[in-house]
Amino acid sequence: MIRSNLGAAHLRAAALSTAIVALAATSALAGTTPTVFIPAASSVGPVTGTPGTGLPGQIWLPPSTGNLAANLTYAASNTANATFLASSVDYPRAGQNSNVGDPLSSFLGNDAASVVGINPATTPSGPLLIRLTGMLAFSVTGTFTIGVGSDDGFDLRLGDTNVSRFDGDRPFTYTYASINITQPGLYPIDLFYWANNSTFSGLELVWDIDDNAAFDPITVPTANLYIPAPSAAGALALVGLVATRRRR
Ligand SMILES: [Ca+2]
Ligand SMILES: [Ca+2]
Ligand SMILES: [Ca+2]
Repeated sequence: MIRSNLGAAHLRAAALSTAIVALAATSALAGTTPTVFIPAASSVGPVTGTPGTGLPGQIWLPPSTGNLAANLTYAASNTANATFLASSVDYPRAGQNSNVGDPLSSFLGNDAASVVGINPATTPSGPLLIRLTGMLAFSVTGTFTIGVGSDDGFDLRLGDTNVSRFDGDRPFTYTYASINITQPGLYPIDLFYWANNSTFSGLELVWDIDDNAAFDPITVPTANLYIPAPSAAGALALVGLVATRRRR
């Protein structure tokens, strides 16, 4: 009985992988990027009635930047130099990029007022690493375009799903991905970005989530960017701490 169930599972897996190969082949023929499916299970809750205010951000000031892996390693092994709130992922506010030698305050625009840990008026706009983590609200379902414009590289995740990345340095360019959302809700977002010390820096998070067929992405609105509520894991850790204290 168990063996036959396993056999059936293998057959289903084989059929699924055949379907995936067929899907990939179709996409390759069409010259399009395969749609990235975001599991409903990665949603951390329903969209609330209260508009979002932004994404919590961290800033590192490494001596230089490398590729994605090197930059992630630097961020993982060094305390962030500063924190801030990204009320809108559109840096600089005007135009697609700013001079790397311009102060971070001109790169961050009005979000510079939220920086804690460094003086953005005396910090250049590169080399630096920025990580934005929080929640992105999808109030509709379907297949949408989400894009990151960057000078230089980036890595974008929703939940545990890798959506898109550009692992290198480049002039400001958009990388678009097609994503599918089957359940409205708040989804964890993790946008990692770096700016090298060369020429210009810029970052934008855009999407095309409207009903019209035209490709007309806009900056993701502030109302869709949420600071995570104190987590259940944090509350459980607190309970554990209390329990530990009681045992003493
Ligand atoms: Ca801009
Ligand atoms: Ca650059
Ligand atoms: Ca559209």
